[in-house]
Amino acid sequence: MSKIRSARVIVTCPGRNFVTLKIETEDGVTGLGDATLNGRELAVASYLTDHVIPCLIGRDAHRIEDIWQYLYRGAYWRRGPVTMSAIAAVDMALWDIKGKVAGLPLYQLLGGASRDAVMVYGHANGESIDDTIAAALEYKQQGYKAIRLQSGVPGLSSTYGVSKDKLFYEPADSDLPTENLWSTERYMRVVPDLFAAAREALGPDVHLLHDVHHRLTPIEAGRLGKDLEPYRPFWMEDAVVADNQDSFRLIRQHTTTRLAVGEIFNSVWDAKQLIQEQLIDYIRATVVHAGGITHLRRIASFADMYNVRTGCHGATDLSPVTMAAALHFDLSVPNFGIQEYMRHTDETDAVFPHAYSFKDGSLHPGEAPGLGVDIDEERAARHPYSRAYLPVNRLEDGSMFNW
Ligand code: CS2
Ligand code: MG
Repeated sequence: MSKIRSARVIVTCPGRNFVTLKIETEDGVTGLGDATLNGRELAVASYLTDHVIPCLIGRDAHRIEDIWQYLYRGAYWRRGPVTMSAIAAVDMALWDIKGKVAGLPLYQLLGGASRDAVMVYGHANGESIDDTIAAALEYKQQGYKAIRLQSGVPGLSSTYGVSKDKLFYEPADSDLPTENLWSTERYMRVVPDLFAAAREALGPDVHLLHDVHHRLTPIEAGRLGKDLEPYRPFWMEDAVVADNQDSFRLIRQHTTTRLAVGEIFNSVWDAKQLIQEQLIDYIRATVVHAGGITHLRRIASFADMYNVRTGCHGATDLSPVTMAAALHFDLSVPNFGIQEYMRHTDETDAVFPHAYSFKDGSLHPGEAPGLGVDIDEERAARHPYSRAYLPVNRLEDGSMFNW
């Protein structure tokens, strides 16, 4: 028994906003949880501070499952990104505490290592196909075995995944949402040329990935998937918005290109039909937005029954606390697929010192007890919250579209 003595939320903005929950037990053991929801950070900070933390004080920190069920069933208003990110933060922090008390890295409490390291994919992007290929060659040079390709679209002033700063892509870029413009026709002309050039330049062995970012209709996704088949992409991500899970049946009728979806999912219910009908090949749900380690393990176990593998989201707006927790999960989960690794800036890494490390295209969580990540509160205090929104997207006729 180790009672929770205190818990508090730390909001910091080392280049972008992060929300971190810090729980402390009566024995002085602390645990961290990521609660960052890009563009809606303070909603989760308040959900934790005003509604969850009062219910945690005095509870046994080791009763992770019971606390998860208490926060999920007890909220009455179930699911949703704010609720599940708050529950995830508590869950991560309690697993961190349990690992520290046991003196073991978290993956050892999850069944031990199922692999030597966690294969990751990096993000190559550029305004043009040539720029993107040049960036991809740099990633190959750095030892990456898997590289995501996102290039600009001629005629569009900006598009998803192409950053001003080559190395770090940070979409939350302004005090009010930036308005982007979108043309499916222009986009669908570029991607097959991008993949043809990439396969030519990078050879047959590098895994090539692409994020459509919810912007096609099912039949357009079927078309693009078919166009990409000669270049054998590792996956086509978020081909369509997944509100209507039936949509993926239509995509499956037209292409064998593997499909990944789920970074915006927050519970197994968002993916149940997709997994059960084998409409996808990778589930992208991750620790911070899908209820923590406890729920993500449930999603992965369900997916394993249907040959669906994990492909956790790992963008810069998920803090190093999530990256650490995800890597412990990835190292142990039997149906691991791949882990996204967009890399944080040095400024962010200084606020969140961590044990995970990169080598030969893979990450390893390290052997520190618990998650193996900390927060330097003095540094964190130097970076006050600064409101930032994800962009919005409109079609060329001005109608709202998916970003
Ligand atoms: C993207 C993200 O990494 C990805 O696959 O979809 O960059 C996403 O746009 C951001 O996480 C949104 O905050
Ligand atoms: Mg994505």
